[in-house]
Amino acid sequence: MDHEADAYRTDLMTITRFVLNEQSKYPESRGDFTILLSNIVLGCKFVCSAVNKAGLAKLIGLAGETNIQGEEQKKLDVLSNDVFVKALVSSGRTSVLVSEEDEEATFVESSKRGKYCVVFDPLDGSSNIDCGVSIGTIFGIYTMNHSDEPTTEDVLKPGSEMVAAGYCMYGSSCMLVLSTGTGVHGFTLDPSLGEFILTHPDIKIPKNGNIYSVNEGNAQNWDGPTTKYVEKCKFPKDGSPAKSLRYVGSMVADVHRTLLYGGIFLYPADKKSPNGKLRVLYEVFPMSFLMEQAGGQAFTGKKRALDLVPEKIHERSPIFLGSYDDVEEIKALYAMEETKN
Ligand code: FDP
Repeated sequence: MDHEADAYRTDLMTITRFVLNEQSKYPESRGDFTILLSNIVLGCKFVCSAVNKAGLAKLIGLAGETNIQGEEQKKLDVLSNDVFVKALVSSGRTSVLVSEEDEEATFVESSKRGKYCVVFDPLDGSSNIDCGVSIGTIFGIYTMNHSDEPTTEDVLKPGSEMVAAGYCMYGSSCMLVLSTGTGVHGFTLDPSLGEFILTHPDIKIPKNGNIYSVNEGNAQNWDGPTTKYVEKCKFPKDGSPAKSLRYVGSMVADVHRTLLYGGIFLYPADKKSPNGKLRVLYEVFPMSFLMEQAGGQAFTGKKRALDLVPEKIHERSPIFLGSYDDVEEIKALYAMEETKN
């Protein structure tokens, strides 16, 4: 990359310009998606700024404690949720919202309704907040069914029906990765401009990778195929080099690395959690959507992840996602197990 030329580029492709360009390919489009997305972007900018200040905020009072004015300070994940819900409702383009933070779905009042439904985790990887490790926001977007009143049926649909998905990572830089079903594109926040600029057009995941990413602390409870797969990563018998293990424990960071470097991310089922840990609607589906759009695969141990049909809004599923060939290997191990039984 020509960094010098890049520093002086004047023709900046902001995320809004990018989506407007995409939209112009559809003459019937009325700009609703662009408006929705700019509200999601606003939420991401707010959370990015709040995450950056999180360490400093401790000087004036810990989250959950009272501040100088005697008001209770909101925890970062609760604050992020409030910001996203308000931004999405005020966009006037949503009808149903499902957030990791809220037990029930939010149905937008009729005067503010629009055709989209958004499922999201406002601050994923929250156990990493206090040590400054990368965390993120994950979102998926559906369109409403053609019924008058919004219901949870509007979002209890296979991930393959999402019209867009993405995440924003609050790390050494703030990056928003988005797919509207035509490839995956990465935008980096330029703090001086306050704009997300296209820095990673058309991301393609390498066909195979040399990194596996899993919480090995759960190994004693894994099933046969997962155990065999991880064993193979560490002690390959075909002469190939052993894979490296990288696990942040923050889904956005682990999936982001997998997307850019290749390899596989696993959160399998285990004896203690037969459905795994990660949530279908706002973790498994958006990340699987992005993986497939980037040329990778996402598998649940039984089927293509995007073919799942969730019955509950906070349902969980095991997930294996990443480079095409690496996921193909774990699929083969599960297929072998099934023929044995
Ligand atoms: P966290 O518990 O910190 O919020 O689903 C949430 C999540 O993080 C993911 O971001 C992450 O991939 C996973 O859980 C980590 O789980 P383990 O601690 O069990 O490895």
